[in-house]
Amino acid sequence: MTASLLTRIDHVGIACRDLEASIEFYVATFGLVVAGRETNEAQGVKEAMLHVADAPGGASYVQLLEPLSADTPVGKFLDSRGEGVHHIGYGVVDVSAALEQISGGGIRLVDERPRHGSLGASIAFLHPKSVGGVLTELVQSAGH
Ligand code: MC0
Repeated sequence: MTASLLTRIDHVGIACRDLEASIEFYVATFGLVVAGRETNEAQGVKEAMLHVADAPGGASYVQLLEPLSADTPVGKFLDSRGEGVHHIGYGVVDVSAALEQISGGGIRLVDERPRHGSLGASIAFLHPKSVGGVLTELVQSAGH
């Protein structure tokens, strides 16, 4: 068996209309702690990472995503599907190497090269149409 490219579930990305209300819900209901907040103009989101557990090579989080406008990936998703799971982010050791390997297998990439993600990570998205309807993100954590 070949070694897995994916080292852990880094985060579950959840589209929401009101970031503050969603943070309050996750803190009050599950006792999660906010590990970071950021406005990422390039991705069109205001987001928060809530720590769930530590894992080898990084940690795992719930990522809450509020769109900066309707004409963004999360804004369009909210319009068509409403609030809910938007994408899954998997940990990888080396995001560039993982992209090369995956695209060699014919999977459609959203990002040909890594971009800036939450908590200083390098990230890249794979197209949901190539991954059984699941928008999939590869995450190389900062410092790894
Ligand atoms: C769209 N589709 C999805 C989807 N978004 N399917 C599953 N999960 C999603 N999240 C489907 C639609 O239902 C539609 O299918 C088709 O893809 C085209 O959708 P669209 O609304 O016309 O949108 P496009 O084509 O303009 O863009 C889709 C695409 C985009 C995946 C390329 O959303 C994108 O670039 N996403 C990656 C960036 C991103 O999501 N950034 C926000 C999170 P039908 O069957 O109706 O044709 S940023 C983030 O998360 C960072 C901060 C981090 O983690 O660090």
